[in-house]
Amino acid sequence: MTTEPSRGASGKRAASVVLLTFNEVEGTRALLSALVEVDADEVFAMDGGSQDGTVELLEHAGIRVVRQVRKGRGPALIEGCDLARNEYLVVFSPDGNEDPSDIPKLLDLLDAGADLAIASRFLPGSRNEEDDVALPFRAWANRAFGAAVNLLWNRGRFVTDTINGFRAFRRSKIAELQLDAPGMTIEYQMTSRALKKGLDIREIPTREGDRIGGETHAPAIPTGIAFLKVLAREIYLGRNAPAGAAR
Ligand SMILES: Nc1nc2c(ncn2[C@@H]2O[C@H](COP(=O)(O)OP(=O)(O)O)[C@@H](O)[C@H]2O)c(=O)[nH]1
Ligand SMILES: [Mg+2]
Repeated sequence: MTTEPSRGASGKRAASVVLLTFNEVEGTRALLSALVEVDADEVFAMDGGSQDGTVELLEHAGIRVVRQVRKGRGPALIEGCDLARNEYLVVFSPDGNEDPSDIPKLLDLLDAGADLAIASRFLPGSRNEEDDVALPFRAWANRAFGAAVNLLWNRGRFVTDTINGFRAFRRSKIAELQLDAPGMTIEYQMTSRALKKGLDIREIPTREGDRIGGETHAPAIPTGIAFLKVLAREIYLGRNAPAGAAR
């Protein structure tokens, strides 16, 4: 049985798309028309202090840009969640890695009952950026970090991509997780705590595109260390975290 998705005041689907941008002008330009036309009641950007014209480009296209208060991708996501006006939220990075046509598919999973819907780069039919690379270190690290939290806290449903930032969720459910991880680790903390809590996590296969312009903000070694720290802290806090956890 399929039911029509609910509509916001704008007549578009009752969901907020939060763009995360930090000097992302080339990717943003390439994706702009898709983002303006996306079937979502609200689209706005949390910007990390872009100096390359990203802000002007978005504002010229009528997309609201909010300058994040605290530094890093983690705080940008948390602040964006607080500002969004819908219960359904999609986080989208306009750097070329993510395909806007997956947005309605993620929202469909929420409509079907999921609390957290992840675009996975590791399902049959998926592609990840390193599929053509001889030694795909990032993809291996991704899978290793993913295996760890599945092994520790999974209650039946294996999550194949615990880290990808391209995801949709019910804002009220994710607020309960009291996320506070810095930088690129925010989604890993989100998935870990969602597993601990037994939230309904579902995935769609996605085909990760190549970065369109600029450079990654996630240098391999410091990012790997940051992930290890988040994993260690989640293990220390235990299955009941964050409830009652010292923060
Ligand atoms: N708002 C905000 N966005 C960020 C920040 N750091 C990275 N991003 C965005 O997050 C997305 C993913 O970053 P990226 O460098 O591509 O990471 P990678 O995909 O892991 O290589 C991009 O759209 C970036 O512009 C930040 O500090 N603030
Ligand atoms: Mg990227």
